Amino acid sequence: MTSSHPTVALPGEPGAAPWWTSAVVYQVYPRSFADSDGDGIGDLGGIRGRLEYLAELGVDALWLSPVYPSPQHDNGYDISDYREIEPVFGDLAEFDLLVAEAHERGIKIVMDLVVNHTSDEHAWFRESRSSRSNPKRDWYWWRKPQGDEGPPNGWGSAFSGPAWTLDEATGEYYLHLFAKQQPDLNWENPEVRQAVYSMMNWWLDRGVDGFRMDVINYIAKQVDLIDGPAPATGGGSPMGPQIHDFLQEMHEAVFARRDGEHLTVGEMPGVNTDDARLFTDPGRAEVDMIFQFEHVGLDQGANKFEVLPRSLPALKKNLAHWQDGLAETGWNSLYLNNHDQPRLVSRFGNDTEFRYESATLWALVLHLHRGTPYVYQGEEIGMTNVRFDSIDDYRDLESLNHYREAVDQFDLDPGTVLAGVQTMSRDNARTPMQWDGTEQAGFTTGTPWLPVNPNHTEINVAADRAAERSVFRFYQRLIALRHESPVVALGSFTLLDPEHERLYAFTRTLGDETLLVVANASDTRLDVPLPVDVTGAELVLANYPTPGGGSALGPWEARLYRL
Ligand code: TEU
Repeated sequence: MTSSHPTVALPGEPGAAPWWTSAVVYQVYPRSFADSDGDGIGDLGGIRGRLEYLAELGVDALWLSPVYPSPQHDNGYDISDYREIEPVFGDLAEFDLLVAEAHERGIKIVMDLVVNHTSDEHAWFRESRSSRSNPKRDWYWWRKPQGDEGPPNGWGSAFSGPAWTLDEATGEYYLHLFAKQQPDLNWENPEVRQAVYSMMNWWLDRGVDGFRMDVINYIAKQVDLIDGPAPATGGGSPMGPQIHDFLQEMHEAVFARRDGEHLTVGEMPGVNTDDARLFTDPGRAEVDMIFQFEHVGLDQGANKFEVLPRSLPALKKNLAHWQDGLAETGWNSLYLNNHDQPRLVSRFGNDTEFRYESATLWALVLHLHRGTPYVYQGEEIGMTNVRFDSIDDYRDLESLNHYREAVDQFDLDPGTVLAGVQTMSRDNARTPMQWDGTEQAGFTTGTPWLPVNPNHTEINVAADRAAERSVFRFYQRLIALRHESPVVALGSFTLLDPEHERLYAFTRTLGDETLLVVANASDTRLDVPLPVDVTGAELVLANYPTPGGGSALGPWEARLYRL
């Protein structure tokens, strides 16, 4: 698969690519990052205390998962006040200090914008639900029962069960694509849109450098389906075509009058490359990049907890499809895990015998694709999934709702359902950051809200920083490489040997410079001729201490050559 060679101005030249094309963004899940007051929950003070670490890693921006006031049903993705800080995390003064101290180190702060829905405890929803005639009734999706009873249509919630809940007081249903505590805002209402834009400007005026926009493509519903005569089928995307109008209106109201330096990344489940070209075409002024979900859906069956065998060719070809799809217009984000996905090294690598090798192989492969890489907290030290032996030890709403529905409603085997939760639960990514080998991994002096992974005694920041050969040191080199070499940020992408079951190989080319990645994504030695002759090539980076000169690659061995 090949891409054309984009002609681009290099950083610093007139018309140079935006800063985020050569940047690396680090995702902080504040609840689990660092606790500064001993209550067992991470907070803004904890993040401030680790800014030196993040500067040493070399990241350019931090994306903070939500820190606004929230009842925490969905760990902050159910917001009850958009212009405050959840007291558990700190206050606005603490937030301003974090922004200032991050900026002093050249690190930008990107907030999580969750405006597809609010908390059911938000003042807007409390007013809206108070009566059918309340002026804010139309700020949410209210519908009469289908016939004399039952939800208006057959839409299901992403967190199990129906996407509609009956409000007894007014005898109408309200829509929630996620938990019933997360009612969907009605973006067809211009008052809603203006209230969101005003809030966004309030945060940007406070020094925030951009937004990660939570399920932002869902803000535009297929209204006809909601009001359709027959129950709509479950599944599929609720996204309506007016999404582009909404995003362009948002850009005009919030970003157009500013310096163009803000980052916007839209989380967009269910979109394809055709959609993404429209969303990320700079000429359309919608968003800079998106989080798409195709590659993290390849191992999922009927639902995310039904785990399918993984295929390297399928993954390679999908990521290449996105490289080709946005080669001429638009921009990719690059991620293999986040707060919603299992840990990268456990899902795609070998987190026992070859944890260092497979974590660094995937880091090299991902960071050498064309796009903006996102490093999820703990990924940079090879943190792994956790395995709780009882469903009672899990906290994730999505996992718990799934377990209850599968076991109680569909009568599935509890052991089988638990196994799916152990493999795919979002809690795998939410165990506390492992700073050192002490009792609570240096995360808290109290009792952590979610148990620390027992392997923190071996896998932790202190150990990795003390070692010359560690996952952390490898990520440092990758991030530095992206800053130093325009070909890493801007070069064209060509996948090699797409069908090979174990070899991952591709090139990046910019002008007369070509990089080659060759990697053996398997537990056994791979001795095949490399797709490109590397005789005389410069070995730029490798995850084996003394890579062989020949073509044989050890288990999970990855190499980067400059040809
Ligand atoms: O997730 C959006 C989403 O599609 C989720 O269903 C996600 O893909 C799923 O949890 C993966 O298993 C966003 C946030 O990232 C997530 O943390 C929130 O729970 C969700 O929206 C609702 O705000």
